[in-house]
Amino acid sequence: MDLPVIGNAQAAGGCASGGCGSAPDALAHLPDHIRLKVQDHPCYSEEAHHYFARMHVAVAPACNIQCNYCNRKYDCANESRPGVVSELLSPDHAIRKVLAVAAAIPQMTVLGIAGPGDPLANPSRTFETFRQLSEKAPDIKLCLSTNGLRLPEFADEIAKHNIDHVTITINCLDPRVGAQIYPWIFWNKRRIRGEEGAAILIAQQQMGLEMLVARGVLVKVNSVMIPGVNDQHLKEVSRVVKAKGAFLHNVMPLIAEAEHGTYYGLMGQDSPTSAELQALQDECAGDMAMMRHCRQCRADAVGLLGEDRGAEFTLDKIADMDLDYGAAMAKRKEVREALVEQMAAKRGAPSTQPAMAELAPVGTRPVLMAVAAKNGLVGEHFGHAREFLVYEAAPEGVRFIGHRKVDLYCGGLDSCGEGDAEPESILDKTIAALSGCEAVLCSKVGFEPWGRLEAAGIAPNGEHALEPIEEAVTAVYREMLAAGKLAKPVAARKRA
Ligand code: CLF
Ligand code: SF4
Repeated sequence: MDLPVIGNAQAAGGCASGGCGSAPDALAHLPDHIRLKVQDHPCYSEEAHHYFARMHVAVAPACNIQCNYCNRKYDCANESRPGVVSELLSPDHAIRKVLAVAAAIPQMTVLGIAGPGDPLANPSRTFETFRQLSEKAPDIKLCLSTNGLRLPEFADEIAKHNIDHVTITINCLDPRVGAQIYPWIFWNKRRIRGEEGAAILIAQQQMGLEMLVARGVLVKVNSVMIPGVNDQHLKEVSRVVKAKGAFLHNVMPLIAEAEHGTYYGLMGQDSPTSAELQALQDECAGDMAMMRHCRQCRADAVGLLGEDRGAEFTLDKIADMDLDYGAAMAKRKEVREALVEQMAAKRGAPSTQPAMAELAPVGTRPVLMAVAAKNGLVGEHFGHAREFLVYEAAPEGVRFIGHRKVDLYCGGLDSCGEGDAEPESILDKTIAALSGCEAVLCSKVGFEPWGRLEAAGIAPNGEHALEPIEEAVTAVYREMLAAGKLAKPVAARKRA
């Protein structure tokens, strides 16, 4: 059977517990029935996102609140990045599209509704889509992302449709903070502004969270980090939602560009730097699971997180596809089971690298490294990377920190940078995006970027091509240790 080639799942599970002998099972502490729900959900399990794909259908155009980081021309920024507009689908079209994608991408395990507005502000379109799908493709997990305003009203309906993954965007618990984020909500047929509106939204979100947890739904909380508005407050949000039973907290950076025409974009509100985001995620973490692999994907995204195959499945294209979902379902089951086995085998595989604790004395400083990854390996050419995964290596182990999006430096030419539009400015931006990283691991790096990276204090490294990521990061950390580079104080991180 053809399976997607997947590399080392350690990259996902992290290995912060001291040794790197084999990747720990990040889900091992969960009861079996929960583990089964999340082991192939690419957002709820960091490990799974290297193996399993999700798709969104844009069936929900309306919204019932206004967020200062949203422009209604674009997708809901609570769950997706602004800047792209989705092809709006009817429930019937959505079902056709899901079946087509499910047949073509057997590792697509999750269907989410995440906009372009709020799914629960469009309840008939949303639940009709879920209803039809649970009949026609019962092997697909159902997922929903909402601002929470109408959640209590629909908690039973959600449970009835077996939608067992729900994301609520909770940016605050204090209406004074909320009034700086939400200028108004639409509630009981009228527009309510300021703190009064924010207080209603917050109360509804909290009640909705409690009701879903009571019904056995796995709740992920998304929070948008807005420097100077809710960044300090989010630690309290994390503590409270965890106490109420949220499964995962995803702190996402505000995206505020003037060209998006949002209130924050136009007023020049700062977005957080990568270092600020990481620091807040670490502070929120405690013993709560934090999501760090979110790609702020669009409301019609298709594929593995970080990739977008939506253009292969437009309405025109799927109209011509022959669908036999019965046959596809059998194939999907086979692929899913094989991937779960592949994940388990990777977890159990002994590492070729010695345990980190044996390499570096405690107190040795940590190092951030960027990786041009493909299929869980150091598998991408520097110039072909659209994102870099960032790992922290320390005596305690190697852990995944997040990702940095970049523009494509090399437009498909053999020699990176030559013949591309403004490669210099792209390279400048990439180097800025990699701020704080001391090495960049790729399958290959061109001559021009090599020199520029070195000059910026980021050591290019093409010597671990096609190795599992975590082992390669461990090896480079060991080389730095042997070269005496880890004794100096931590360099001040530049603003990304
Ligand atoms: Fe979609 Fe969201 Fe479900 Fe995932 S996305 S509705 S939970 S299936 Fe995932 Fe995309 Fe981040 Fe959302 S990476 S934006 S967290
Ligand atoms: Fe925009 Fe989503 Fe906020 Fe509605 S909930 S205003 S669609 S970001």
